[in-house]
Amino acid sequence: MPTVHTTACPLDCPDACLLQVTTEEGRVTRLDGASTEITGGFLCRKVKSFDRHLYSDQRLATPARRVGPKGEGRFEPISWDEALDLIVREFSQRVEVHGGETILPLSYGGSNGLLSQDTADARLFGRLGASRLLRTVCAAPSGRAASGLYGKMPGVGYQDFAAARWIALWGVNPSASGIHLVPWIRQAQKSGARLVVIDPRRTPLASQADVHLAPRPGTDLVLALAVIRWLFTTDRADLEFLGTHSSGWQELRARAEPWTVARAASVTGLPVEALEQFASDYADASPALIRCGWGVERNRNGGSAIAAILALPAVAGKFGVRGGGYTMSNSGAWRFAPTVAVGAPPPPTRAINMNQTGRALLEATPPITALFVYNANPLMTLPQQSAVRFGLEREDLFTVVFDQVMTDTAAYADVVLPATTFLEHRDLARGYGNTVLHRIEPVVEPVGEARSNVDVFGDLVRRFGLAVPGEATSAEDLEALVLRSADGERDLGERLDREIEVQPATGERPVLFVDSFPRTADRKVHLVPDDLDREAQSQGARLYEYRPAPTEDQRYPLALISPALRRTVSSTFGQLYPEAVALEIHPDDAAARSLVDGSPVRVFNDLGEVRCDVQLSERVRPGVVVLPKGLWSHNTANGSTSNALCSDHLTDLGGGATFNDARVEVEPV
Ligand SMILES: Nc1nc2c(c(=O)[nH]1)N[C@H]1C(S)=C(S)[C@@H](COP(=O)(O)OP(=O)(O)OC[C@H]3O[C@@H](n4cnc5c(=O)[nH]c(N)nc54)[C@H](O)[C@@H]3O)O[C@H]1N2
Ligand SMILES: Nc1nc2c(c(=O)[nH]1)N[C@H]1C(S)=C(S)[C@@H](COP(=O)(O)OP(=O)(O)OC[C@H]3O[C@@H](n4cnc5c(=O)[nH]c(N)nc54)[C@H](O)[C@@H]3O)O[C@H]1N2
Ligand SMILES: [Mo]
Repeated sequence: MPTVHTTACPLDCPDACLLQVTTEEGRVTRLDGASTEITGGFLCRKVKSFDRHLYSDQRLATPARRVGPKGEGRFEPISWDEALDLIVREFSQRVEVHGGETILPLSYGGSNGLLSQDTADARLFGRLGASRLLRTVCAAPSGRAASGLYGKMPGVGYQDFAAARWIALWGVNPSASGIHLVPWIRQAQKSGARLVVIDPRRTPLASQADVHLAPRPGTDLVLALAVIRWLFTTDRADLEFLGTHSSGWQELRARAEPWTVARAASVTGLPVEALEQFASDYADASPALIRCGWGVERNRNGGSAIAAILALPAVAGKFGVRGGGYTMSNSGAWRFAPTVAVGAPPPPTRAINMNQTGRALLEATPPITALFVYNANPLMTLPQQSAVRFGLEREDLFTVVFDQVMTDTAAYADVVLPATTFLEHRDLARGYGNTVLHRIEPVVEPVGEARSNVDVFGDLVRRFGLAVPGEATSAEDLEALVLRSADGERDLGERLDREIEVQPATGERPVLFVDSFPRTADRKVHLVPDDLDREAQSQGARLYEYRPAPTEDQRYPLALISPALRRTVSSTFGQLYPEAVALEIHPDDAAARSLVDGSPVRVFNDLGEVRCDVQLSERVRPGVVVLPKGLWSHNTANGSTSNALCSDHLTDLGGGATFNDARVEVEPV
């Protein structure tokens, strides 16, 4: 008899869907979206077909030890006891020689479940005195900007998009990256809202928008500053709002002053009239809503760009009405402190920025000799891929990869450990768009011998002799600790027993500057916060100071961007799609290089090269080429992906990755 279980999706996505999972004889046979207001009874294709991942023939079923050279992916099964004892032995030997910092735990977004990271894992690595990982590969610049200006005040909820009369999707592609927002945008359009998309590519929603602005990648800062300047010089800035609710607007105005529309047009590659029209439409519209995405942050100006975009609704006076203002990450709706599970605070060991993992593996002193990868596929997702690869190839490096499937990174491991998926373990999930909190309970037994993060890290804590008597170790007990750590919330455990979806205390649909205010000390928006300004200066420019891409290097005239693919979440599920992926290029750029549709090419710069075919496409603006993020080595002819062409240069704020700041040349092979 089929049984339907209600659970939730914790993948790295804004939507936080509630799921109905059908099982028959202990196997998952079907996944559907529950009929909640946001999930709306439908799922993205990734999770709809999650059973393909769950039962993938590349699923890791047992722990295993490497038998061939690193990278080849030949392993022999071993028992959990053997694997964990081997890890304890190898890690301990290295710690004895080099100290605890020789260990680098490397994790990111594989599971956004609250129990799968920062709980038992943090306990283990904290007590070992391991190096600390700065988790900066995504949302670090935007998080810094949102904290500095608004103290991470959550933005407009999905439902309130329907109330907006003007919506700008700025560097975000919900048709791939969070599809449950799309019906709300459509509903707004049906009620007469204007839709503007700002993206160097014609995304699906750009095709259906009233206006599509396709700026050169990395120039959003200039575009936003030009609008700010225009609002002030045409007396359309809301001085009353700024006087009451902000600080620093005079300084922001001064910093925007150089950016006349004409100058901004030449930098962004947009027509002067389009910029003026955009600014005046925005000034006229209400409720006007900017939905900012993550495409914008991934370049040298990314932090300042996000800050300038988030400043727009303050300058234009767009808050105070339902559907007006901004929305980006709403992760600030919940303030959990999962590391309460750790107990005593860990020692302040050295910090390694994950965007410079390759460099750290090759150059750090004391050296990194023990690497533990979980919730991540760094070889395929981090910048400067060839340096990461060289690092992973080091014979003296002992690498553990704990994953659900045999990823490209796992092929370099000394020991692989099989991880459960969210259908096989307990967890807590909450989105960063839709802000509901869900409890996840397993619906099937683990495939093979797969185990959860909580179990494996807990087991390692014991085997290293680092357990503290009486501390919480089970998923249930850790869950209770995490729930109790939530600032400003009460009785979350009991509420999750009663309700299938729990809303944060801030409410699901705050009207900004009416129900919800910045979480800064004075509840005002700080338009030029000192700490952000200092941080940006330490990276070579003041806050809001535009840094052009170097123009002296004419060898690499094309800008490469790497947006999200519909079928994967970053690289998760990539084992299911081995087919070749093409580089999108504008026909004019192709013609200039004697390329036709399907031509095999090398895409290259000083950091590396990718070999693949080209696909001619009017969807990208001239001067821009596209190779999606999250590819696996099997998707290109030489096993490298766009990450091989991305430098480990950091963003102006937050130490973020500059994936959309790569410059390349393309030539036929
Ligand atoms: N299906 C699917 N869903 C996902 C993910 C996935 O990989 N696949 N990833 C998840 C994660 S980890 C994240 S962070 C979010 C990301 O969600 P999004 O922000 O929507 O993702 P991206 O596709 O990285 O970037 C959005 C858009 O920015 C554009 N862009 C690139 N450079 C620039 C620029 O300089 N300026 C402007 N204005 N636009 C630019 C790209 O063309 C792209 O269309 O999605 C999450 N959801
Ligand atoms: N070129 C380029 N690269 C990018 C980006 C870009 O825009 N351009 N965007 C970046 C972004 S937005 C992000 S967020 C990063 C994401 O980069 P990563 O954090 O590396 O994310 P994934 O590639 O999804 O890999 C997650 C892995 O975790 C595993 N996993 C899932 N759940 C669990 C679990 O419970 N336990 C364990 N042990 N493992 C689990 C999955 O099987 C998967 O292999 O990639 C970045 N990479
Ligand atoms: Mo991300």
